[in-house]
Amino acid sequence: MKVMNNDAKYTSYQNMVTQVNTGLVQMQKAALGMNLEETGKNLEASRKKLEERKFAVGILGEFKRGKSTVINSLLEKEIMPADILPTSATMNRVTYDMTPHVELLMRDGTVMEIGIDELPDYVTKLDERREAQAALVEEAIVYYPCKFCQNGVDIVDTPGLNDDERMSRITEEIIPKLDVVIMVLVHDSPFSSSEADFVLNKLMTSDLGRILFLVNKIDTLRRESDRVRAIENIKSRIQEKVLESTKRIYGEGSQEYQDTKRKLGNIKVFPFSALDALDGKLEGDPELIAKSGTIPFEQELTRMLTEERGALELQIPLSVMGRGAQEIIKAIETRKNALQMSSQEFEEQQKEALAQIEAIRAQKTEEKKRLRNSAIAARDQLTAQVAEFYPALREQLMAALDNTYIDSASMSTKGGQDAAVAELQKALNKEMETSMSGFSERIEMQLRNIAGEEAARLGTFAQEVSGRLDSLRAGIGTGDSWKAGDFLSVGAEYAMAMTLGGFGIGGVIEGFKEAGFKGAALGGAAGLAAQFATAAALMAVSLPALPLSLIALAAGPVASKFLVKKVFRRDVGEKKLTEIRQAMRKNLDEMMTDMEARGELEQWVRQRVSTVFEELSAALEDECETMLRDTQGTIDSIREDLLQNEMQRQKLLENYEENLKTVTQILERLEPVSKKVSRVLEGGQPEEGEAYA
Ligand SMILES: Nc1nc2c(ncn2[C@@H]2O[C@H](COP(=O)(O)OP(=O)(O)OP(=O)(O)O)[C@@H](O)[C@H]2O)c(=O)[nH]1
Ligand SMILES: [Mg+2]
Repeated sequence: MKVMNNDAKYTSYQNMVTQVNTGLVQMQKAALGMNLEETGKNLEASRKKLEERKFAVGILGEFKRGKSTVINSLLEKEIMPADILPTSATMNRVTYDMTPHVELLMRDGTVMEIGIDELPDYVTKLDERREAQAALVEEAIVYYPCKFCQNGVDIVDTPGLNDDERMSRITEEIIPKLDVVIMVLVHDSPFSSSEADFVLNKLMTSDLGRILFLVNKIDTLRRESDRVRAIENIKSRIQEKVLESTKRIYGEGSQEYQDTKRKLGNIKVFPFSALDALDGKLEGDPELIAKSGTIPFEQELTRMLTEERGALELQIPLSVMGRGAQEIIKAIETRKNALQMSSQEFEEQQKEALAQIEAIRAQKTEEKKRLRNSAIAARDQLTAQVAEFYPALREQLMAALDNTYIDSASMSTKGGQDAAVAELQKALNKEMETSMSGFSERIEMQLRNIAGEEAARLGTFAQEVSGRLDSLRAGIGTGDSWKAGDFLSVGAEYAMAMTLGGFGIGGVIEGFKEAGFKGAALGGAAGLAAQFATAAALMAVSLPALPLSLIALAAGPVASKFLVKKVFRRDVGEKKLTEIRQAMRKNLDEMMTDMEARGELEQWVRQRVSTVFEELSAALEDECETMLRDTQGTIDSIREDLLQNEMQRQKLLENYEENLKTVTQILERLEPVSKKVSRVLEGGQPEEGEAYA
């Protein structure tokens, strides 16, 4: 087995993309040559997507964990401002360019060019002047020739979580746009509760498979044995804490709990010293580089950015191509056979075929009606849970209020009373956020399952449509009909097209349930009918769970001062404390009543349901119309073919043979890439160097 270094991996990944891209272009040409307009459009759309595809790696973590330094170590230069004080105040995106420079996207929509050495003046909060300046910046784009950023990868530095609220929000907003997350931890605060909360509530909804943990500043532990124990400790804390919360939210017997347990098995935690890695690279000191732990970390990152990414990105275009090939081959077979007919025979068959196409369209309309009913059922089912959630939330908030310990001795001073109120409000906010996150996750999870089942059913329908159109086309010119799935009659080429495109929908749905929206693409190479289910699934879950604004909205009134305005006059001590708690209970009660009356949660649920179902419906429409229109197109073309004289017909036949050969060749060339992608998707390691050449 040949071992490839990281640079070779990037090059070979690019080769693979180029091959798929070329395949798409050629296949599109072949499709248009057979008048398959819709298939051609699909191929074109797929190629554009592949071209535009960006991949984002986000560096996340609490403040001062060394995030910016981690990026500098990857850039092999001190580019991102790093300091012992809380520093990063904006989103800083590193993207590839040979000439280093910086563009600031300002909040007012303008773009400003600055030099790299001016960065500290615009993206930090090291003093008031600079903090005010940074508040005007939406995002800094740092162009730099970083090898990890080749092939459209962006590395995003984020402000630390938990330093101040605005920073946390900036960071949380970018999460749905990240493909890979590097979470930076440190050994002396090993996976704190707030970090656990973050991973669970903000990251788990995306996909564990794409999180990588760095335990930074490992150089501050002098003994090797301490380092080993620190890593082990953090690993088990991650497992335990993430698992515990899953248990709390879903229950011990739940599928979610079992799944998380299984998924946590291969959690990736790397001991790391960003400073050593950076210094080692700056000074050209291989020993320091080795000691820093950057080698295994970079290897894993490279693997994610090449093999895994390749599988993720190429699988759909490959399937689209497989499908395109099927359509083309079927059209060729049909038109070849039709050339043996008389115009009169054709007239009759055409009438029959068009009637069948209309019948299938009518069925599609029925199917969409059914989908609307399912949407209503889902909406009712899920909004009913909102109604049940309110009293539970109220109870939990009351309990948080009652169970927060406050020393009644502190009630003798105004300051002590203020502190007690603040403490109670904090407890309320925390409970509010936890409950709301748990609730929205439960809703999302159910919606995901409902959408998965609908998609599976629609997939079967699309497959039926495809089968019926097969027999319809086969009937033209031959008088018999293909049974759906009877590929032998059209020979080896057709069978081959099926191996590229013909994966079942089951895998997609499984992957979807398993790993969220990235998993949907991973689950199975989206085959015939499955393709649209993937599209729908992607859309359905790529939105953030409960919008932060809604959590804030709900939590806001709890924190508002009016809660405890008039309670400070009379007694002190235990009596005062009871009075404070009672006043807060009363206000909480009013707030909850108000929240229910406003019905924002119901509205959110309704919106989520309708988004998901609209996607499914649009996908159904797309999928079926592509097949129906192209079949119609083939029939129209046959009419023209039959107008030709004997010599011209001979020429047509030759053309068709030629087209068939082209399609087969495209598929043959792509087979190695397809194999490699399948292997990665199935969880196996590709062989080094395979399929790239
Ligand atoms: N000993 C040691 N110190 C480190 C390491 N990495 C970073 N530091 C130091 O930790 C401090 C914070 O580093 P930054 O990179 O600014 O941390 P950050 O997470 O980006 O901080 P914010 O942007 O404020 O959230 C700096 O003083 C760094 O020099 C490391 O591997 N070892
Ligand atoms: Mg920073």
